[in-house]
Amino acid sequence: MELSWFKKGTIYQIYPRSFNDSNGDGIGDLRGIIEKLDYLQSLHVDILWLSPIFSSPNDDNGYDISDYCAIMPEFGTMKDFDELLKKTHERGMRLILDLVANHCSDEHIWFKEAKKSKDNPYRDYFHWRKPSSNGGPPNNWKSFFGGSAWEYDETSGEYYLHLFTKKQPDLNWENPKVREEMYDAMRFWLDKGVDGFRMDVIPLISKREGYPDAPGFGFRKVIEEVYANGPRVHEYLKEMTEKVVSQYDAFSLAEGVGINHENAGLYIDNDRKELNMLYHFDILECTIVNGKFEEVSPFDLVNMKGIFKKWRDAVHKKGWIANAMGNHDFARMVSRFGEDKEHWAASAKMLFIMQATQNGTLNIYQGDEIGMTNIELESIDEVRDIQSLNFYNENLKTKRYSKELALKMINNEGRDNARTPIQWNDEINGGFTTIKKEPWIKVNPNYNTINVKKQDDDPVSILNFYRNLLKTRKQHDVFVYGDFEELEFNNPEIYAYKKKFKEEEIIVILNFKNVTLDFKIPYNLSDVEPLLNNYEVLEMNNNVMNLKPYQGVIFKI
Ligand code: TEU
Ligand code: CA
Repeated sequence: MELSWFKKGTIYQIYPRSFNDSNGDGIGDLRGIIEKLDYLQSLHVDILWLSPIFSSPNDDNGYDISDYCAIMPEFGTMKDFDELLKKTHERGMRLILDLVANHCSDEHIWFKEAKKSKDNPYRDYFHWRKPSSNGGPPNNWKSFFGGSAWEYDETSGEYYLHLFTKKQPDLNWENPKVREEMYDAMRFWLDKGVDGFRMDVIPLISKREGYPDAPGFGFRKVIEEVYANGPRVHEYLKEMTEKVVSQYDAFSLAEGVGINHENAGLYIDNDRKELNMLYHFDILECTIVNGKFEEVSPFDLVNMKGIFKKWRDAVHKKGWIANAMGNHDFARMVSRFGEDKEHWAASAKMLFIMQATQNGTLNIYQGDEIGMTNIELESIDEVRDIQSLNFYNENLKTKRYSKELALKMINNEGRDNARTPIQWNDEINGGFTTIKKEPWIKVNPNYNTINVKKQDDDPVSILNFYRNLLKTRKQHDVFVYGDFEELEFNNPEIYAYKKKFKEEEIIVILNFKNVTLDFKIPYNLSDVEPLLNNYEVLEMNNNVMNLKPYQGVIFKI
């Protein structure tokens, strides 16, 4: 196995809109990130991933790009970006950008031109189809954000494809000109010194020939079998890697939507020279049965262990994955998998022990390092996310759920949970912005108790626990590269495992229950001090550990 900087490095995802506002307009920006570079460095993270910072009408907060080589004015200028990149590098960190290559904005010049007429030179940059025989959309494809994936265009009497909102038309990768445009945009940023890309919905870029109807199974399966993994996706990725990424000291991190452990190797096996790594959706969606705002299943630890295991086995020695427990598309990690009330701090730390000791590149989402929690929005007027709003409005028509229940579902699962501003201190708006203007999205009212300032001063805070763990992780390759051995796989309350790499071994014991539990370990650890422990004490009699609620410990033996 090849050891490399992007395997051992920790990725920290920044959602710039919600990170830090430097000029008081209520929107996070690039200078706001520059202001916090010392903070980021103090975390011991290595690679900053910025969610899209390019020109965009913000129908989907920057995931609808109208110019791939320009900075969104709300976020700042190219000069600000150059300064951010330089200062990031000066601190020994790397910077990757979010490449949204599957679709652009309907306000991109390409689409504005394409709409003009059927023979416009840009027409073939997109997917256009005639109506079906009844005049409706060409097939039954649904958008990820509700409704048909096709939008009718009056001028030409044809439909265009948009797997996301209608302001996000899908680009036609069959057209070599589209691919070259995208490669040029990538080169533009790589030439500036950017260290790689997170590739948004990259498995969707090749569409199935003839756009066949989707069978009537759940949406997750539709994604896997109809939208993602199209016939030419590997050809395109090989081309992109050969012509662009491999020409630089850069790496690619794919959003593995629609990729499962069985076909993952096709994307990430070393010898295929496609992508350097991907993060899959199996952990992120482990409580989501078919798609957001559908059926949910309760959290099940053995199921989660199984997901980690099947991915470990699948990528063993040949490929590499990134390991995310949350991001800007999901509710907060501590609220989902831990507990955000009585045992909030213990559970946040315990979950991080689990995440940081799994195989793969560690991928942290902003705010998780202080245990930020879900927010309870009080009315639909406070909801900002297009996915949640579409769901709510659709539901007003179908009346499937009451309005109260729909809002409750948004509060449980919606993406705004992860998008509330970072809580820097206990001043107004959590220190995210000045009082001149309200932030673009509500600040979680718990900023009084959960904030960076307070945790910075507290040696046993979640924040300082993250710092310690990340620092320790850097010193021991076993955290990253170790072979994994489960201790009691079928235990539904405790996750225990051993990792070994060369001469180093660690044992990890995690209590996933909110009560005290005994756990008998098959090793004599009575003389061994834990390397890390999320409580001040660990009670042990012979080989029986008496674990406190959500207690997590790491031993090095
Ligand atoms: O996400 C793709 C994706 O699959 C998500 O839409 C996901 O299914 C959903 O949010 C979970 O309910 C990427 C970006 O991460 C997301 O923010 C964008 O909205 C989307 O692509 C379109 O660019
Ligand atoms: Ca601002």
